[in-house]
Amino acid sequence: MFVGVGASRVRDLFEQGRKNAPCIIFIDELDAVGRSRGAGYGGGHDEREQTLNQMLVEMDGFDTTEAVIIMAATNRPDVLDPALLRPGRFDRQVIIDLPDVAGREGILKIHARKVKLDVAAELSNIARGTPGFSGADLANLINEAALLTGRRNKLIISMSELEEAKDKVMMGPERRSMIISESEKKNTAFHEAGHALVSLLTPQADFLHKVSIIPRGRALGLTQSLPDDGSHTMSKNELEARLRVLMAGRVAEEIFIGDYSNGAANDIERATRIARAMVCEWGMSSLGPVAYGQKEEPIFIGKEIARHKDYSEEKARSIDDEVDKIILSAYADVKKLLTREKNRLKRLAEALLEKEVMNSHEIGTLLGIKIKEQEDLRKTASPFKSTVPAEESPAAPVTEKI
Ligand code: NHX
Ligand code: ZN
Repeated sequence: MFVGVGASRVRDLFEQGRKNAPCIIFIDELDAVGRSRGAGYGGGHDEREQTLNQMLVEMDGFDTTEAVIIMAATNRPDVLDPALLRPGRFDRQVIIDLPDVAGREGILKIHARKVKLDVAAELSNIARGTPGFSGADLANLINEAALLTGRRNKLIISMSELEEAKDKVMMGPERRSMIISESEKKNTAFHEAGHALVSLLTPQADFLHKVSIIPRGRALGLTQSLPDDGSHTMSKNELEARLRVLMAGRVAEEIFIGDYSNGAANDIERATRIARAMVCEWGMSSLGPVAYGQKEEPIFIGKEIARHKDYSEEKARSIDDEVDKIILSAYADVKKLLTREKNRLKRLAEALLEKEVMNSHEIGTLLGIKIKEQEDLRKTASPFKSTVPAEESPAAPVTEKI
């Protein structure tokens, strides 16, 4: 990146490249110099413009016999000056998406080479629990784990530090000194117990990982899942299962506290976004496989995705009705399930109040739910027919739709 450097540095760089051929010249954060010329930002920026011009000239100066390859990286290909992208310059674009689970494991392994890792540490498990993480987030995770290991006067990073580092990068630092009233703590325990229990009782839901009622970042409590590692798409049943798990926090508060908090805002927002996409993008409602609200310019990453309303007022009303139906039916199903499973819910919330953090195996043992079986069943079970025996009659499997 050319911070505070000018055209002469560009000339130098390319000269070095020619001298050292064959070689690769790599320019990071290309948009810092490569933004469209004359495109606002307080009028002309002479130094930057000269740097860009010099780069264009140098790239034209190469011929095919010179073994110099020029590569650059940017998160904003949409703001680059078009001249940079013409043939003979940066004329090939490789779009690098966020890494998938295999990519994340590979990236973790690369950063872990620089540190001492316990032989029992499962980077694959950390990779599975970090969907949406970028390469930089994963580098940060390993770094945080190393710092934490030092702070604990240990020499080797173990799974416990990796797990803690993951939570920190994902949600922010733990806030153990935050003052929380008994009633708020209780509300949090029931909220998280609701997510966790519905997750365990819904075969198509993501596999439960752990639950915590230690405040962290902006959240008072947190339920984490491990999404299926092999799939890139989600079925309607899986989405509906996810909606149920999202609704479960609020429902548990309602059943046990008799009142509810505004803390479920994030759950409600995520559920609503999923339901709206099911109707408007994925053709998963009675409105059929029709896209409502076409996206504009989906090609450019980094640009706000705008939508234009390409449907009538009547259709807008139907869309809203369908979204409501999806959310309210998930909500009603969860209310039925958690009312039936009141005892388990109460036991889990009480255990959480005592232990603060529990993983899926501890929860399974406490509630008499076989975790391994749940994971295997995920692939074969019919949607929502919980295979976990109801507590009232432990011998009989539950077969009714909840
Ligand atoms: C506040 N925080 O902001 C307090 C401190 C319902 C027990 N006044 O759903 O902590 O109320 O299952 C990402 C993730 C905002 C972004 C969580 C933005 C939470 C979290 C608000 C639990 N767990 N809510 C949850 C919670 C809150 C919030 C978030 C976010 C609560 C709930 C936050
Ligand atoms: Zn929640």
